[in-house]
Amino acid sequence: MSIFNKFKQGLQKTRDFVTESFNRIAANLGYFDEDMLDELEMVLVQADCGIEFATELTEAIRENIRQTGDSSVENVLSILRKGMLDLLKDVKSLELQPGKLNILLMVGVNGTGKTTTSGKLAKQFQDQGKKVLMAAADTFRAAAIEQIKVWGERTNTSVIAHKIGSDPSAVVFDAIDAAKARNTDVLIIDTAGRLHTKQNLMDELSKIRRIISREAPDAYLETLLVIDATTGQNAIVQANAFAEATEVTGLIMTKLDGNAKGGVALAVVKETDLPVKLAGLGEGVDDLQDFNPEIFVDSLLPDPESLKS
Ligand SMILES: Nc1nc2c(ncn2[C@@H]2O[C@H](COP(=O)(O)OP(=O)(O)OP(=O)(O)O)[C@@H](O)[C@H]2O)c(=O)[nH]1
Ligand SMILES: [Mg+2]
Repeated sequence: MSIFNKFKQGLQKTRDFVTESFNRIAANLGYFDEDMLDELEMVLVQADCGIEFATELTEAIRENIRQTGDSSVENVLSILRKGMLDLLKDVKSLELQPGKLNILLMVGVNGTGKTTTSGKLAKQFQDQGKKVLMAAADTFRAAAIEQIKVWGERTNTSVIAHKIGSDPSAVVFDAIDAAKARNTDVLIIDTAGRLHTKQNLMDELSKIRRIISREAPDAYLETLLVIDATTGQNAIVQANAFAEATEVTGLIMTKLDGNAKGGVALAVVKETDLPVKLAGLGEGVDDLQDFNPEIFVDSLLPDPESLKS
C-alpha cells in the first residue's frame, strides 16, 4: 500500500468527521458565511486541533474572504490546508546518521505505544539492513521486559535486558557497551511510562540521559516522545511535562487511526514547537510511517470531490 493510502486509511475517522461536517455546514449554500465559519471553528476544535490553532485558522479564512471576496467551499478548504501546512513546515522525519551509533530513546506516559513503536522501528531498520539492538529499560514491570523480548524475536533483534526492578540506567549502560562491541547502527531504548511518582519517572529519564552522554558522547541521540493521539488535549499536557523534564527532539504520534481526533497532532505541534517525526496509523508492524506533512494534511481534510456542491 502506498504511504498516501496508509495515511488515508489511518486518518479515515477524522477525515470522515471533517467531511461530514463540511457538508452539513456548507452543503445548502456552497459557500461560508460568518455563522458557518463559527461552526467550522467548532469542528476543528472537536477534531482536536486545539482552540488556539482552530481560531487562528478560521481568522485566516475570514481575512482571506475579506480580501478576495471568495467564500467558496474550495477556497475555505485551500486556506485551511495552507494554514496547516504552514504550521508543519519545519517537520523533518527521522534521519539516522550513517557511520555512527544512533540512539533512539523512547519516552512517554504508559500505554502510549513506546514498546510497540520500538518493535516497529526495529523491523524497519532491520529491513533496511541496519544493525539494530534494543534495550529493555522499562524494568518496572516484568511484562514490559517480556513484551520487548517478543518484539526482539519477531524482528530478529537482540534485546539487552536485566531483571525486573533493576536499575534502568544499568541496562542502558550494558546496551551501549554491547552496541559498541557489535558495531550497532541503531540502539532503541524502551523506557517505563509509569513509576511510583512522576518525579521518579523524570529523575530516571535524566539519569538515563546522563549515562548516554557519558558512555556514548559521539552517538547521535534522538529523544522521541510517544504520544497517544486518542488522549485528546491531555496529549498537550504530557508533551509539556516531558519537554520540561528532558530534552525531547521529536514526537511520535500513535493511534492516529483510533478516533476522529487526529487533529491533535496539529495542536501538539502548535503548543510545543516540536516536530512530529513518525505517525502510528495502526497496530500492525507496517503501520508506522514517516510523518509527511502534505500527506497528513491531505488525509485529514476532505477530498474536494467528496464535498457536495
Ligand atoms: N490502533 C493503534 N494502536 C496502537 C498504535 N501504537 C500502539 N498501539 C497499541 O497501544 C497499546 C499500548 O502499546 P504499548 O507499546 O504497550 O505502550 P507503552 O507506551 O509501551 O506502554 P507502557 O509500557 O505501559 O508504558 C498496544 O495495544 C498497542 O498495540 C497505533 O498506532 N494504532
Ligand atoms: Mg512499554
